[in-house]
Amino acid sequence: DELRLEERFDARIDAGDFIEAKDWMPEHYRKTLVRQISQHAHSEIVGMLPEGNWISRAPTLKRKAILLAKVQDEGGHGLYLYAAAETLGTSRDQMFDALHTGKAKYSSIFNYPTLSWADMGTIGWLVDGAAIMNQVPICRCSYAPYARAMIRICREESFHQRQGYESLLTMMTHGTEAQKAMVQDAVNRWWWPSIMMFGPPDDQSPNSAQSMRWGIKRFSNDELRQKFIDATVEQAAILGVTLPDPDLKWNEERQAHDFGVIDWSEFWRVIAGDGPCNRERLQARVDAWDDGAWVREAAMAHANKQPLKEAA
Ligand code: FAQ
Repeated sequence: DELRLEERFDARIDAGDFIEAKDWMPEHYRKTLVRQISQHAHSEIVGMLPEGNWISRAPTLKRKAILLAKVQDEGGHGLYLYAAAETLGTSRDQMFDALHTGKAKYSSIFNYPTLSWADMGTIGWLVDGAAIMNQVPICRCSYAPYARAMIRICREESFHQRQGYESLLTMMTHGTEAQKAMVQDAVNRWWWPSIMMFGPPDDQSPNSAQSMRWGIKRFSNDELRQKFIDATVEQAAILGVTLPDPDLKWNEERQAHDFGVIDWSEFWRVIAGDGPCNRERLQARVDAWDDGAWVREAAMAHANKQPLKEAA
C-alpha cells in the first residue's frame, strides 16, 4: 500500500539511489520535479532573448560566432529539460501553456534589459557563473533523467562562463577607458540580480527543506549564494572591476565574505511579473508560439497522412 511504498522510496533516497521515470514516487516528489525542471527549461528558453538582442550587433565575427553558439546551446538545454520533465507525465503543450499564461515561473534574471555589449560578457561571467554553481550539484539530483541532462548542460555552461569572462578581460586589459567604464557599468547592474538568482533566503524558501530531504537540491539557496560570492570576488579582482557592494569583505572567522543587504522586495516584485522586462519577455514567447502555428499544423497534417500512405 501507499505508506509502504513511500517508506521504501524514502529508504532508496537515504541510500543515495537514483529514481528512474518508471519507478514509484510520491505525488509531491513528481510535482516538485515538474515545477523545478519546467521552470528551469523555461529559463533557458526565455534566457535566449536578452542575448539574442545582441547577435546582430556583436563587434567582430568571432564574438558573433561565440554568441550564436551560446544562444543555440541555451535552446538545446531547454529541449533536454522539457524532455526530462515529460518523463514525469506532463506534456510539452501543458508546460508551454503554463509559461504563456504566466502560471509558470522562469528565472528572475532574464527580466533585466541588456543595454550594452559588455552585458554579453557580464551575463556569461556572472549569470552563467551563478547557473553553474547552482547546477553542478543537480548532476547528482535523485531524479536520474534530470541528473543526466544536467551533466551535458553544465559542460556547456562552463564554456559560456569562460567566453564571458574572457570577453570582459579583453576589454579591461586592452580596451579604451570608455570600454572599461562600460564593463564596470554592466557589472554594477548585473551583480545584485545575479546573487538573487539563487532564490530567497533559506528561512523564506518554502520548497527547500523537502527538496533537500529528497536529494533534489543538495545545497541550500544561501549556501550556494555564499559559494558564488566567494568565488566571484577573486575573479573581479583579476578583472579589475569593483563589485557594487560596499559591505563586501572577507570575514576571517567565517572564512567567507560578508555582504550587504539584498533588496528582496525587488526580487519578489520581479518574480511576481513586475520587473523591467517581464511583459516584453513573455510577449516574445507568446508571439513565437503563435508565429509557429503553421509549422505545427503542417507537421500534424504530414503525420496524419503517414498511415494512409502505408495502407496504400
Ligand atoms: N527566479 O522555495 P524556493 C539558466 C521561486 S540559469 C524566479 O527557494 P526552489 C542558464 C521558486 O520557483 C536559471 N523564481 O524554490 C542560462 C518558488 O516559486 P514556486 C535557471 C524563483 O525551487 C544562463 C519561490 O520562488 N536555473 O537558465 C527564483 O526550491 C544564461 C520560492 O523559492 C534553474 O532553474 C528565481 N531566481 O528553489 C540561460 C535551476 N528563485 O515555484 C541563458 C534549477 C526562487 O513555488 C543565459 N532550479 N524562485 O511558484 C533550482 O535550483 C531551484 O528551483 C531554485 C529555487 C534554486 C531556482
